[in-house]
Amino acid sequence: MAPIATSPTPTPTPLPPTAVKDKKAAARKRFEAVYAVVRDDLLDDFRKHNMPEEAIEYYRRSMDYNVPGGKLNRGLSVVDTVAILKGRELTETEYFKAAVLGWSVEWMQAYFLVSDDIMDSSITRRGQPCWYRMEGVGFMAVNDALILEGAIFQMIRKHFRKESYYVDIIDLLHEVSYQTEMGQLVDLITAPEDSVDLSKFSLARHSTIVIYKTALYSFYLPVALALLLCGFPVEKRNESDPDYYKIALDILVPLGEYFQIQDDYLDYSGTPEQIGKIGTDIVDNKCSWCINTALAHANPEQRAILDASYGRKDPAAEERVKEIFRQVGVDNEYAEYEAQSYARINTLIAAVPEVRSPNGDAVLRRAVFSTFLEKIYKRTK
Ligand code: DMA
Ligand code: MG
Ligand code: MG
Ligand code: MG
Repeated sequence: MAPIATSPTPTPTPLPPTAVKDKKAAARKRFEAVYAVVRDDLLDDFRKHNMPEEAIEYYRRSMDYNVPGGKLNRGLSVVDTVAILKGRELTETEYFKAAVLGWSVEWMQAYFLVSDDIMDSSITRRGQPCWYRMEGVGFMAVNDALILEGAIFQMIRKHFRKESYYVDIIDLLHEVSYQTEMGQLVDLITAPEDSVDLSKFSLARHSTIVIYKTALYSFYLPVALALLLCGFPVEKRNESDPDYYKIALDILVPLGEYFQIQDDYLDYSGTPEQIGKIGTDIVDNKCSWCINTALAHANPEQRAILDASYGRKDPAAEERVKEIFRQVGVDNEYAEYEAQSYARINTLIAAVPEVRSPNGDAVLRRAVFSTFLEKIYKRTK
């Protein structure tokens, strides 16, 4: 079936700031209520397997510590996207299903973060100690991360097993976690602990890392899950059908790249109070946007300092690197990059074709993408 052209989405009148805040808080609260349901289902599973009470308590503590405490942007964006695609308020059942998919992304985020913090030797996350640094956890965090991953497929099975798109959801979740793990691998081998070689870094390498380690699971995955829930088919039925998933991917990858560059910049410039974590990129020898930008602008003396000080477990060396970042104008470059990205992504969004799903229930609207962009533009945490 050929796509049906739709009239442009009308721009709603903006709400006053306090009303926006209240609305956001209410949306978060409603979403969080579904967390408790999913978590309790998972704990019940443990009980059905006659796991000891001690194990159930540990599991509850691990989930409560690692899953719900973040910004919840990824999870909430599944719910928001489904409502935009359908162009109306969701029924209770629709909301619940969208929220379970949202939580599956938050569970995925939790399992990546628990392992990422071990691999990055990070200290804090979301304003508290990283899970592996907690009393009585340590290396058990490795298995806790694996269980957080397994839980995703338990919740999906419980709520989607009978749906025609069940296998598509599972396939997507597996594919995207695999891609994220590829990104983590490249991130880590580009940053060996014992041999600092800044000539290995490049913006091309950086781009590979950030697309794979962040953009796909943080941006593409929530939208692709929403498309599946709304009945957008993965396979084309006719040659002339649009590739809905490709349309989404082509805009969400640049968006995700922009988001990770913000993360890299905040790692260097943000305070722990502001970003909820202590930046470790310089000490960890990471191929971040900041070092790549600094390398492109450093004179030979500044380059020598970077070569001698980057990736050293020494706060004085880290401070010397930050000083060079300031000298070569990383902050200005970032402001320029941010303005350019915002403009470029808006141009990409304006070119997105608004197409209706074959079942007629939903429309892939540009608002899906502009909502994302507005949420992250000029973020400081
Ligand atoms: C984030 O990389 C990627 C994943 C898959 C968690 P990162 O190490 O830059 O994240 P953070 O700065 O939050 O530790
Ligand atoms: Mg990290
Ligand atoms: Mg990392
Ligand atoms: Mg980071």
